[in-house]
Amino acid sequence: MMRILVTGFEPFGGSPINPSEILAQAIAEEHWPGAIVSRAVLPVVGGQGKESSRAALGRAIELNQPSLVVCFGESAKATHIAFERVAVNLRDDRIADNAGVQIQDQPIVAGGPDAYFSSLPVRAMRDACEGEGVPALISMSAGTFICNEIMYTLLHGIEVGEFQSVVSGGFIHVPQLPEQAAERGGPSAELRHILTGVRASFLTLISPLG
Ligand code: PCA
Repeated sequence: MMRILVTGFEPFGGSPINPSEILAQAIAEEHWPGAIVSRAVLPVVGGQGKESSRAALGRAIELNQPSLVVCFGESAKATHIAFERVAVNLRDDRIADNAGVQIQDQPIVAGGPDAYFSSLPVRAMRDACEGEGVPALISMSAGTFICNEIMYTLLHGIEVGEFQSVVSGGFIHVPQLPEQAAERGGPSAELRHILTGVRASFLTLISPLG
């Protein structure tokens, strides 16, 4: 059995919900032939402290021993499901995180590589998503806030052997939900459409035949 960890983020930036948290729960509750899928909710808190998203991710990996980690986050600007290709070694925040900390122009890992590429098959995942009629894209930037930070942290941890069970990982941004867009404007997508697309993309991870 393949072990997969999915993560979502808690709400941030004034919204009472985060679709990535709801999505991670829905995925983990489904039956996946050939895979055990566990989930964790990460705080929208950067840095290295024990309340940080990094620490929560480390604890969830330790507990679940996944070979694959897929992190989800919300992007209020996203029109499509975005399979992130690149994480950069930069924290440069437009807003404060949920600990009230706003960081600008700082590396995530001092002396670390400038960037890591996702080790998920992003093109196959995007194609599978679109095959279900759900618009999706391969994104070249996960931003410079906590989502990019956790993606960088995950890929760096895999690279340096910190997360020993983990072979590959990556990040997917999802649009906000219609009820969030009704409050603050911007594009949105229905949760059931997001779930349909993400489910199809996950099958490419689990099935050796794609
Ligand atoms: N989105 C934010 C952080 C948490 C989330 O869901 C981001 O894109 O960085």
